[in-house]
Amino acid sequence: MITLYDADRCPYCARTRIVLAEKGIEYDTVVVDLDDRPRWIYEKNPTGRVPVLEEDTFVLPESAVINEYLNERYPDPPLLPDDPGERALARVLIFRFDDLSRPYYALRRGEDGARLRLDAQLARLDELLDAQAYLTGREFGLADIAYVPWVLRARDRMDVGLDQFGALSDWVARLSDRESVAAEIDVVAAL
Ligand SMILES: N[C@@H](CCC(=O)N[C@@H](CS)C(=O)NCC(=O)O)C(=O)O
Repeated sequence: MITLYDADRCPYCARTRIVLAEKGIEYDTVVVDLDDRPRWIYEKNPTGRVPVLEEDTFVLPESAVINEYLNERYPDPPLLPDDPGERALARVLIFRFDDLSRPYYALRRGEDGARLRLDAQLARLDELLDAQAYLTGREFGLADIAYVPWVLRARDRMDVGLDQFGALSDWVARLSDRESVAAEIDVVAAL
């Protein structure tokens, strides 16, 4: 049985919740209080961060790595393209995710200029989504999952309008039709 060390408000955890839901994997949740982290979480992950996935005696931190692991261990439905080139490009996007997260967290901290820098990153995604239906390529997958938790939180909790980004807005609408992402919209609404 899989256990996910989890926190509702954590967008990195949301990534893994979406993958688990997409694949229909049953799992137990252990909620970690991020404001008062238990000492034992450092035994699971020396950084003390969530998510952490546990499967029997196997313990794995880092959302991007967890999600690749789940995709390989539970291949159906696949969340990376068959084509090696497309797969590599999806991984580049995941690898460069901090280009978005840096201005996102800067805006959360109220730093000057952060909104402009976040908008520039949203514009970059918008441009990409003008050329292809999903960040992962032709089909929904791990790159979409890597980004959507922050886009939802920016829209629903930080008043970041997406209307000026047509392709990005369409992408959010398409993703919102998926049960896995709709569940996360509910999580965000309840934060
Ligand atoms: N690189 C990690 C980042 C995880 C992360 O930063 N989690 C946050 C919650 S959203 C956390 O546990 N923060 C506690 C802390 O930094 O002390 C991943 O992708 O899993």
